[in-house]
Amino acid sequence: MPSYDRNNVFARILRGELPCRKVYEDEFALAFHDIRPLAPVHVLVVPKGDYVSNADFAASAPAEQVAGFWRAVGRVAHELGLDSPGYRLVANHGPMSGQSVFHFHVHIFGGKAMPHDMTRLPEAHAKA
Ligand code: DGP
Repeated sequence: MPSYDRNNVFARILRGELPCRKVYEDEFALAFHDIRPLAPVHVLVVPKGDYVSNADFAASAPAEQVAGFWRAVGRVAHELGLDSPGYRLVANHGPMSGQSVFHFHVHIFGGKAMPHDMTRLPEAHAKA
């Protein structure tokens, strides 16, 4: 894994240097629409802190930050109206997963039925 780059695109969005279509923000997390949506609802939730990946976040973040972040993920999905129809969470870790932005983030996909074969994400939605 690369080391954390403080100029990665999500760090710049968190600092307000780049725009985003914000969905939600609290002291632990910022949520915004993905610039290249792969589903009718495709929102990214990023923690406020310098974490390159899930492994880094899980090992290094204070417990309050971990809890606050995951509560924000749940709250965003709820506020997007996805609880009942359902939604998918994806967190890519490392180059082999397709991770392209090395600031830990969770994708929330919703608004359509997902293929059960999770290895087909995200291409299955890109072609749908
Ligand atoms: P991943 O491949 O898991 O690292 O996902 C990174 C996602 O970030 C990808 O779906 C595209 C999205 N993305 C990249 N740059 C920007 C940006 O400047 N703004 C927004 N809103 N999303 C971005």
